[in-house]
Amino acid sequence: MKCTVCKGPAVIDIRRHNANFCAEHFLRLCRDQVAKAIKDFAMIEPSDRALVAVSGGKDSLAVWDILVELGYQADGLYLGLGIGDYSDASGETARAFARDRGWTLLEVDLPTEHGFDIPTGAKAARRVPCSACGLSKRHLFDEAARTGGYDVLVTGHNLDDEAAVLFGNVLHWQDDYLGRQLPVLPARQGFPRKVKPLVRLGEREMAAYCVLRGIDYIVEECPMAAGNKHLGYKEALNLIEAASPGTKHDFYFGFLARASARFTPDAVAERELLQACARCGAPTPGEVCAFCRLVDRATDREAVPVALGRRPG
Ligand code: Q46
Ligand code: ZN
Ligand code: ZN
Repeated sequence: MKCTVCKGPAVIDIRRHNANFCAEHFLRLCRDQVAKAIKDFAMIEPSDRALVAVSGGKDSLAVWDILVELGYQADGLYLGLGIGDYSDASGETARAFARDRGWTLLEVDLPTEHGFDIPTGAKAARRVPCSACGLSKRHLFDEAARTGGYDVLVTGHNLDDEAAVLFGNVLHWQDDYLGRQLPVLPARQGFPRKVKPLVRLGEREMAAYCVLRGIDYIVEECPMAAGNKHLGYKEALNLIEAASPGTKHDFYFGFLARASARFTPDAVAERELLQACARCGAPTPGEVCAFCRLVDRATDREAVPVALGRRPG
C-alpha cells in the first residue's frame, strides 16, 4: 500500500477518499480537514479564545492538539462526573496530556462542587444516566465558558458521532433536535458559540491520529454507555459504510446542505423564549433551569416547584 500523495509506504487507507496515506500526509490530511471545517462553517476566528471540552478520549485530545497545531488559542476543560474508575482514569489521562504540553486544563468536579455523581444523580432524578450526564455536561461547559470569558466552546464530536445522532433523530423524526444538529451553534443569550471541528473526520481516523502523534488516550468506553441507542445506530451505519464507503459523509453533509434549514426556524424560536435561571443565571425556558432541578433531586433538597416559563416582553 502506497501513499497517494508521495508514493512512500502508507500507514492507513481511507476508503471514502479512495486514498492511502503515509504518517506525514495522514496528519496533514487531518489538520486540513479540521481547517476546512472551521473555514466552511466559520467556527473559530484567529483572535478567539477557545475552550475544548476534554474527556480524556481520542477525539477531545486530538481536536485540542490539532487546534493548537493550527495556531488557535485553546485551553481544555475536564469535567469529573464521578463515574467510578472510568472518571479516575479519564481525569488522569486528560491531566497528563495537558501537563506534558504545558497547556491549561480547567477542571470542574460534579461530586465536589454540586454534591452528586452521575450514577446516583440519575437514579434519584429517575433519568437514564446519559440524559442526566448530557444535561450536566451542557450546563457546566456553558458555565465554564461564560465565566472564563471564552468565545467558543469546542467539542470532539466526529463524523461517526454526528451521523449516528442524525440517524437516530431521523428514525424518530425528532424535529426539534434536527434543528439544532449543526456543526456551529452561534452564541446567544448567555450561551457561548459551540463548534464541532472534527465533523469531517471519522472515529478510526481520530484513533490513528492519536497513535501517530503519540497521544495517550483512554480507550475504555464509559461503562454507562452500555445499551445506549447511539451505539446501535453507529453499528448500523458502519455496516452500510463498509458496503458503500462515503455514505456517512453524504448522509450528514447532505442533511446540512439540503435539509437542516427546514428545521432550524423551530429551534431558533425555542431559543428566543429563554430567560435567566432564578437560581444560577443560566439561560432557560422555565424559571429554574433543568440542571438546578436535577441538583435538587439528586441531592435530595426541597423540590423546586415547576413553574411555567415567563415569556419575555
Ligand atoms: S459519559 Fe455521560 Fe457519555 Fe457516560 S454517562 Fe453517557 S453521556 S456514556 S459520552
Ligand atoms: Zn505520503
Ligand atoms: Zn440554574
